[in-house]
Amino acid sequence: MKDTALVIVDMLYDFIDGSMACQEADAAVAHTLEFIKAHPEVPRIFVRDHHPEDHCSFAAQGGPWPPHCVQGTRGAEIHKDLAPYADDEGLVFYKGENRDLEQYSGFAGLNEAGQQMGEVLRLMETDKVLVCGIATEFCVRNTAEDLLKDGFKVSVLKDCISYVDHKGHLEALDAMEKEGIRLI
Ligand code: VGL
Ligand code: ZN
Repeated sequence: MKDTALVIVDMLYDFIDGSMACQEADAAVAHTLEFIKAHPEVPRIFVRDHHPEDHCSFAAQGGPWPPHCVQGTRGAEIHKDLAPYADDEGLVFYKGENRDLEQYSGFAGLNEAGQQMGEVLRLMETDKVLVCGIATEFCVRNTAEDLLKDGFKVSVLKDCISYVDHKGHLEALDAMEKEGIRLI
């Protein structure tokens, strides 16, 4: 799988056991870890929701969500079982850092060098991207769709995703499949 990369979206404590704990998150983390161990040659790209404490998406500012993934807090950290695999900061993309901007797509995030994911994937000569993470209906879907629009072959790992709402999860999977994203 030399031309393939794995994109792990928002497997962060606030989405696992914190203020926005999502359904099946523990199973999604465990299955992602199994995938990584079974395919050690596949490069791993991490996406991190990384908000200032007064982010526009939080209820106090009129947004839809409780405070989550605030910079510098445990809730913004990658799950400890996966964190050892986030060993290359060039492959970690941060999003939601601008107070006034909601960003569901990891594709819009930046690494520490200020590069976008598409740019880095092309430098790696990747053309197939496997997407997993949290939440199916929001950041997983938006990231997968942006990758597809940018010309990558995109598959979502169905056992490695976690969601806010089961019905919303199934609808998002169905919509992604119709758009040309494979579910594997
Ligand atoms: C997400 C809501 C707010 C996600 C992030 O990762 O899906 N959802 N921020
Ligand atoms: Zn967020």
